[in-house]
Amino acid sequence: MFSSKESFQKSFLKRLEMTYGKTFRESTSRDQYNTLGHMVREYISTNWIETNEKNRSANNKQVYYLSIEFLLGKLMGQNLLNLGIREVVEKGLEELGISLTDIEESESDAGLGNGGLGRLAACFLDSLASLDLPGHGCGIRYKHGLFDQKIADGYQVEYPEQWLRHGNVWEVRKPDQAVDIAFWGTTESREVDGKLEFKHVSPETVVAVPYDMPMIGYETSTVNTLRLWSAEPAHHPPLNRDLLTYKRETEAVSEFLYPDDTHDEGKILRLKQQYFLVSASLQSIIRSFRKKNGSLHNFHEMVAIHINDTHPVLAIPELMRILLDEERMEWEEAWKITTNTISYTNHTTLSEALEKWPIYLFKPLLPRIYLIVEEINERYCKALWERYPGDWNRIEQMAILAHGLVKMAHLAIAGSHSVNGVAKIHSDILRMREMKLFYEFEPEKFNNKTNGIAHRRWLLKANPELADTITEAIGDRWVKDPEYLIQLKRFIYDEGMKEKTAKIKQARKEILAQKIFEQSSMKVDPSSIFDVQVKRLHAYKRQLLNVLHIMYLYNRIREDSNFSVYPRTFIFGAKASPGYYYAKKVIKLINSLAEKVNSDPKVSKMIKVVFMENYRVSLAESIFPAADVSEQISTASKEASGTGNMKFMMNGALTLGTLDGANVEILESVGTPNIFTFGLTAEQVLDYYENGGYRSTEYYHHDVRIRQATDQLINGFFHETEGEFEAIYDSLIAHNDQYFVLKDFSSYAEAQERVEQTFINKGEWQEKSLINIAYSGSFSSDRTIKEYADGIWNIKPI
Ligand code: DL6
Repeated sequence: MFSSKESFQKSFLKRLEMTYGKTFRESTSRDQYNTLGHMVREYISTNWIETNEKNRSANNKQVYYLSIEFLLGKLMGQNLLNLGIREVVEKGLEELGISLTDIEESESDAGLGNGGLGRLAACFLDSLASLDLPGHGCGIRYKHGLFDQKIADGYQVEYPEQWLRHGNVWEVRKPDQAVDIAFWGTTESREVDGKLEFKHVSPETVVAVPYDMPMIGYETSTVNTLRLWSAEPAHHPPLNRDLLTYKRETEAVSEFLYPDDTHDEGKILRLKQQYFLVSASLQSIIRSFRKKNGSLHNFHEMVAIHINDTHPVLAIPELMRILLDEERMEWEEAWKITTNTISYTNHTTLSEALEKWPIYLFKPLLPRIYLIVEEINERYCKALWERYPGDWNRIEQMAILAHGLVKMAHLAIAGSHSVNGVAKIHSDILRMREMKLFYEFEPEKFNNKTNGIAHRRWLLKANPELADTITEAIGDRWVKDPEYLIQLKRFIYDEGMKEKTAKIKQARKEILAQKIFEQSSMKVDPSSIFDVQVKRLHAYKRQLLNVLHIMYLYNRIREDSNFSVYPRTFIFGAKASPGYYYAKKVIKLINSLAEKVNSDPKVSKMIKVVFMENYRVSLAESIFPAADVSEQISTASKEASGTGNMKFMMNGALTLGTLDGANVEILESVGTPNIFTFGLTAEQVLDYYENGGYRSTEYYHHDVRIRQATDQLINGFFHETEGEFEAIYDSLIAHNDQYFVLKDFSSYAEAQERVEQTFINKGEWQEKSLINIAYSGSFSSDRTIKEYADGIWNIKPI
């Protein structure tokens, strides 16, 4: 049906009429989108079935990537591209008077994630399938993904996201493969043949129903599966429960994506979600394993289970439960299988994001799992005692259960064979500081896997003009072998290439300027420097540093008639966690600043500030290609890796960043002249945290630029309600600026001047931009996934 434009049109029209009982002329763009989606699904169905069949029959180890978040974005465009049928479809539709872009836009973003961690999981699925690796995702089919953000009077307002409102053409519901998940109740034990046997008595059951989505590889027949679980009430609800309450509580398990990636709230529901995900996934993995292999004695040789951060860490006691209670294995064998199956990635050192569950909540909700965690803890502490006899202090710090809490990261380290960080500096901080004791105990477990991004989405799809130009120059090998992009180095000084890529950037800036106009009726100058900071709003990411610097520029332009800057458009996009007061205030501050700057004729001739509403994957796809400057300005040591930095670089933006996360590796790749770095190093920051010695007021008193901008937060400059930005002011002054915004201000301002000076020399800028693109190949998730496959999972292409 996709062999030619004509055959596509014929099938498309026929199917549209048959499905919707309307003529083509009467059909809506949603009807057209759904028709196309169903055609694609049918087209890949044979490959999907065959991939599953191969996985079932071949003696191939499989990996299951368990993640509480999968930030997929839109799928139609990527699927068409990966299948190599985009052009046929585009041309076929064009002749019918339909734009493929419009159809693609009508798709809802699958926003089942908060930010970097969830998007990384989505990029990994793309690479796994494209590399023909037998790897599948397991997640939750949240009815509502990350909230939709509206800005009203400068404030963030959250609306429930509705991606399933019109159905999801990519999913297949599989009710026959549903499994039961047991919560609450009690455990009973009795001795059978000299062995204790445990039974979970009177649990409350939630049914987990899988919805499978095809993960289509690029130019390959491999179609892997993302299995998303939906929570439904059991057919026989508990007799003692009010039916409606039971139904509501059950469905709540997969109703909302946990809206917060740093602060804990709704603890029981969150814990329920985590157990729901791992229990459903493990039961299903084991069911198919048993069908093929019978016993589970060699499970770890055939199955790898990866836990994306600590959220799915209950996979460890859940696997133990199945091996002990269902397989009747001895503890030692079950533990060997479990630890050899499970591997764990840490994504943050922020202490507030390191999960710890109060035992008083954990134990009644998951009684049997708790008993197993207790036993794991006991045995772990015993092993520690043998290694460090008498060192109570060390053992207390490493215990899984301590001070009334279950420490999920400790459980993850104890119960897995591999623990990795997501960038070199992050893995070093884990080894040398945050997880030092664990590293000393089992150094062989620790390793680094620097993050990567799906270059086919973030370059080939998001920036087709740039992709074509690259292909014209070096051929298309880079699409399957991204490190081949390095061949572009030959063209760095090629005037033709420089001109072409500069034109492409300009065109993408014009498109973004048009989008900004549509969103906010604001005109921005596409020839100005597009200086972009898009990411979650968090104190450590320091959007505030960017803001204070813009305030300084504003003041300077207003007060000093000899001062001028190269025209610049500062673009922000960020969602704040709904309960994160400070972050929401920063959003308001950016919007107040935008109003102030953009309405001042003298200032707005040189600078403009834009806050783009509802930052999400699909919007990101139009922002990255249009950026000149990539703001990666977190407090050093705080950003585990960052992946936006890689997306910008791949699209030819230059990084303005601290020596944090993967910025460090970007610097190593492109070299000092091709990146603008500034600020405290991680060592210096950590040293301040440990030994003190920083006083933000010193910087406030000694730097008039800082004092003026900081005072403006509270002195009526913004004409907002009194006290509006007091919390931000306090964070800098009363709370001694935990993120070193004032300390780094001067160095940041100086780096910004270097950015400007370099940009003025267009030729030089373009060379640097090309160098960034050329070196971006090693930041593809293909490279990362190969490292996981070889170094952790031990899996081979199908
Ligand atoms: O590893 C993916 C991504 C990193 O690039 C970011 O640096 C890191 O902040 C993020 N971590 C999380 C975990 N929760 N928190 N905070 O999202 O992971």
